[in-house]
Amino acid sequence: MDRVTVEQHVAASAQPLLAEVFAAIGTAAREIGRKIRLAGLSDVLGAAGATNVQGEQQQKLDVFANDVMMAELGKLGSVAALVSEEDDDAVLTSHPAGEWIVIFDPLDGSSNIDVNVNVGTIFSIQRVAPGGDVHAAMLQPGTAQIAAGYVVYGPSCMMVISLGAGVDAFTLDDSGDFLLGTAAMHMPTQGPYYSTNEANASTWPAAYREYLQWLLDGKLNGKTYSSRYIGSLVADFHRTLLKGGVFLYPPTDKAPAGKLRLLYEANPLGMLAEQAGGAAVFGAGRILEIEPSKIHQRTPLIVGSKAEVDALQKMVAEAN
Ligand code: AHM
Ligand code: MG
Repeated sequence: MDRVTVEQHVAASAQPLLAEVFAAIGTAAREIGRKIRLAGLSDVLGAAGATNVQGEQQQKLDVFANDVMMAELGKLGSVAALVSEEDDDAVLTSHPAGEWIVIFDPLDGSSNIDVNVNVGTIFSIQRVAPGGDVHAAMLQPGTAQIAAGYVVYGPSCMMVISLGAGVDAFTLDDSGDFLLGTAAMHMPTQGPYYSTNEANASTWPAAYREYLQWLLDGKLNGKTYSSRYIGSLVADFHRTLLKGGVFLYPPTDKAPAGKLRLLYEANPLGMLAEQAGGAAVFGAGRILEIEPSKIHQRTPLIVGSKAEVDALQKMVAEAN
């Protein structure tokens, strides 16, 4: 395969002006990945002592990852604003005429950092129309995303992206470049895994419990299922993208509006799923059509292969 870096790929696409944004995300990801790789040798594991706007304890690596993303993206003249899971408010850069807003979860899956399990960085890119309001542009629905992607810090470090025309995966090689490894990824249309925190099942709405039982009873085209749950969204999504099946984070008693965040978790992964032939819903409707009202809004998220997600959507709609 030809050697194509993520910057070259973006520069040659319909969104060439995003190349510098991807270069900056790549630089940040290399730094974050290195810190994670060497975490056991430095004093970066554990809690930072603060809680973020979500009321969650910030890990030292959350803070590090956020600082690196902010520094790399904040330099760019094309970026007008940055929205991060770790910051209460959006950060306006010193480039108000910039075209892009980058919305991100700098290090998702923090609870897995200390135990050397995959974590990730998730990002979504929205556009500010010339002369448009930056704050309104942050709250556009997922259908307006110009690009989205994630970096998974695992046995290999990969960046998976969509520029609105398919999904492509890049692997960090020893020279420090993210090189195209798989172009035009396609999510299998069904199975074989379901992925959810079943400890919450007793507090899900009944339709979700019934759906899971229905699935396990082989009612969806006679297929059987295995369970896989890592508890790191990027890792659970990455497996679902490659192998097929469904990831569910339904409403629970503890998180009645869902636990995951719309702007920097559900929307980017929803775009990737749809662009790979899968689907993403909040229950009875499509994730990407939600009109956000605030930057840290939560949502239930059911994402994965088309067969499973369509069936869930139908069952939840009928129960409503
Ligand atoms: P975080 O952004 O604070 O890391 O939380 C999000 C994580 C996701 O990675 C994962 O899908 C989910 O929380 C797991 O939640 P739970 O432990 O409730 O199953
Ligand atoms: Mg997160």
